[in-house]
Amino acid sequence: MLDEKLDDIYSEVLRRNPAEPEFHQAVREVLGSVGPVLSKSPNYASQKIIQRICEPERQIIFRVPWQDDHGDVHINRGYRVEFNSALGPYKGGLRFHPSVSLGTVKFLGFEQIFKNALTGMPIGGGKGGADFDPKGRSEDEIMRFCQSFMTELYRHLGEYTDVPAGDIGVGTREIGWMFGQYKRITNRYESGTLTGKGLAWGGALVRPEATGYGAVFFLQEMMKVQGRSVDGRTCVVSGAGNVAINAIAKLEQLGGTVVACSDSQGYVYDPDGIHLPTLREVKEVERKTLEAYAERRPNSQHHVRGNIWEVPCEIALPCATQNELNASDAARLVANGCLAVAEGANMPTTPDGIEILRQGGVLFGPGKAANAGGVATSALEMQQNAARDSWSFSKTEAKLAEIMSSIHEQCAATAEAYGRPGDYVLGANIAGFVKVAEAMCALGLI
Ligand code: NDP
Ligand code: 2IT
Repeated sequence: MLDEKLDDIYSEVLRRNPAEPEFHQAVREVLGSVGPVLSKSPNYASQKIIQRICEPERQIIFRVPWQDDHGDVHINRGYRVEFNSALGPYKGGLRFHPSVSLGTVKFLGFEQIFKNALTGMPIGGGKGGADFDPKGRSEDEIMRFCQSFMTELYRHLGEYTDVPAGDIGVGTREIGWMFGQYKRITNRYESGTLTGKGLAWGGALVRPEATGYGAVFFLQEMMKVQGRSVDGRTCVVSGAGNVAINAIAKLEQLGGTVVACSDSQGYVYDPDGIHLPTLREVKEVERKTLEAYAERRPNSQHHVRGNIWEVPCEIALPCATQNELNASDAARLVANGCLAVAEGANMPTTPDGIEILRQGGVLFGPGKAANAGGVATSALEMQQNAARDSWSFSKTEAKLAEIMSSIHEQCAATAEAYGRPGDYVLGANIAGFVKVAEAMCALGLI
């Protein structure tokens, strides 16, 4: 239940942003946490900080025309929601997926504001993307799409203005084609305008690994509080993309056994532990479905359209997409003795799913804290670009670990201070919100 004032604000958000259920869900969750802060800081109410935070500073929607290999013309819709720049230039990824709508981009941009605040780096929140489906498209088609997308987006970007990166459907390859087009149009080698670049052209070590590694570092911190560790634990990681693969790699390094992962077509169960070289070959090089993994690993089974949360585990990392872990999945995890869930994806657990995990005593690291390592390392990439420097893997990984530990500490301390020890959802929402709110108050009514 929201208190009366927050309920009015939420009703107004619903009225002003119709038919955007994911955005509503993200806002509802943050509003559900910040009530106690408002009683402590009355100026937030008089300055209408929450209403301002819920209204993006700028929303850009544009046409993206492109031609396929047969010469047929396609029109997609591109988005960039520049949500909040109180702490720094807008920062957040680009998602290319057929399900992308304005509401999707707004939910992701909204989450990004608080996540970026938690990192302690000088970055505001934004997100973008397009309803383009890269599946089944040739490299040439995807390159033409990226170029057309950037031909409009470039005018809104810049290292002091707005700095995109990857997300679902956008990896180093796509960032390369977009950076190339940006460079060509502007005639400037502005490395700090995009992150997630390749190493040879302004990228930073550890950025590809950062989100997955960071989620596992956050998990480790949560488990440490209970005197537990990852070593020897059975783990399940949903997804088989950038975040999932690198989360699996770190879990395995720490002595965990990841027995299942998934993609949009189903999941694989591999009792011997997911074999990373095979997974990488299938998903990163060949870009095939997990069926190809199962064909190469005789002990594994491929479950077409199966539900990965049925696989018993002590640690679960949802690393695919929003609302992929619902109440009955959560109940299944609890019944199977799951100890901890850390969200590598953005908003993968439904609100009733989170509640069931909480009641079941499962440690729960929400995405805006647990997956912040990706954007934090993007900010480290920006630092290296600004200084025309490049750091070693070990130095950067140590910084990432330090940032994740600091995020954990902020969430834990805030939850404790508000009388809800161990509630990382409350801790993350309040700690992130207060940083942004303080900066917004200081910057005046803008
Ligand atoms: P990728 O595109 O690399 O991988 C996404 C994976 O999730 C793929 O295996 C894909 O299946 C699967 N997937 C995507 N959509 C669906 C769906 N609707 N149903 C089932 N499976 C799906 O993306 P990332 O790994 O970068 O992103 C994964 C999540 O992590 C997203 O929520 C993203 O917002 C979040 N995130 C990403 C960060 C980053 O740095 N990349 C940072 C922080 C959060 P298939 O292989 O079949 O396409
Ligand atoms: O959701 C996210 O934090 C990302 N997709 C990464 C954003 C970034 O700018 O690195």
